[in-house]
Amino acid sequence: MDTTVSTPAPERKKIIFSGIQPTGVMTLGNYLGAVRNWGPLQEDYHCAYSIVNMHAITVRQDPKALRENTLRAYALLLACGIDPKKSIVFIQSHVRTHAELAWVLNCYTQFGELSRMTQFKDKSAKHADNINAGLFTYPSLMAADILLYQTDLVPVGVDQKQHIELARNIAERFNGLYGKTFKVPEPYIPKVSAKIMSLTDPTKKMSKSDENPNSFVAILDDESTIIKKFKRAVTDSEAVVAYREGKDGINNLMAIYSSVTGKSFQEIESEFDGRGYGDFKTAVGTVVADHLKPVREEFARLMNDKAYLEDCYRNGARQALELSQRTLDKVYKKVGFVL
Ligand code: AQP
Repeated sequence: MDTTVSTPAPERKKIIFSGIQPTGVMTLGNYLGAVRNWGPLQEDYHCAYSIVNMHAITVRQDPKALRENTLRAYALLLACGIDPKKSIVFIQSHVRTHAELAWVLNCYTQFGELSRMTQFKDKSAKHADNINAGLFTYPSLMAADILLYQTDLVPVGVDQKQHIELARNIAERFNGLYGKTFKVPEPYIPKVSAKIMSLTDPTKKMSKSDENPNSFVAILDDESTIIKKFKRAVTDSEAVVAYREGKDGINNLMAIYSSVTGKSFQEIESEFDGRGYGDFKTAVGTVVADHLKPVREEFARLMNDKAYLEDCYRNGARQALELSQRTLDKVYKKVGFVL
């Protein structure tokens, strides 16, 4: 008789990957839609987070500003609660496997698929004088970023959903041809604040590279700037704080307020019943500024310790290379490269 007690095999911790471009200072949109969720995920998942500077050059960047923004973005991630002892936190260009896998995946991605990407259409309209091949193939580099780590979940804002669907298609296509090589990832999108809109045009996504600084709240804006930007936010003439179709500006402010305070839309409507937009806008500005204060303070502290930051990103790159090389070797073998 077999007397051994079988204990269930410990469940494999799932893997998370996500990234942010150093194309400016992180906005409230990047933060509420994506980065704020990255810290808490570290407790239950193996996480890898990257400053994706190779994606950033698909739009012309000033080299000095890009270098500075990369370091600042790295420090900001740590200030937002990402702990380099718990997660792999690295700068994309430090880990050569990303470009290497991207090249292979380019050969398994169809021209038609890339042509359908909304971000490509938007960015090529916005940068009509520089519609480069990198802008077009951005999604295959993003697929490489994700697939290299055998990622289960990708926490992003809703604007990136289409790119993740493409990454899934590429992974499935490659697996179909060569046998299981990549884990097929799932997007992980927050219910509220998945798409924070511009404060000056609430039909447009809030973007860190927007030319109008009043359109976005940067995580590093000081309290009075944040409140001023919310006070100027475009709303409507109805003066009723309610979440409804046609009230894009108010809907956006309600999503922000809800996301920061945890209050439901119904609670917010009752709280501001009979009060004007002025009161509501000040309240949104105040809770956002209070919420971001510790991030700003931690950021300032970290930027004074460049040696620590360098230690973290060098170590992050080493860990990322070690992990991603395993996937790249598998891919090279499958496509017939001599190893
Ligand atoms: N407005 C937004 N609302 C919610 N989530 C957002 N994200 C971006 N904007 C919003 C999410 O932030 C993460 C990092 O984004 P990114 O820097 O990689 O690229 P992006 O989506 O192109 O962001 P920006 O701010 O609009 O950059 P630029 O101006 O350079 O194009 C992603 O998870 C994204 O979904």
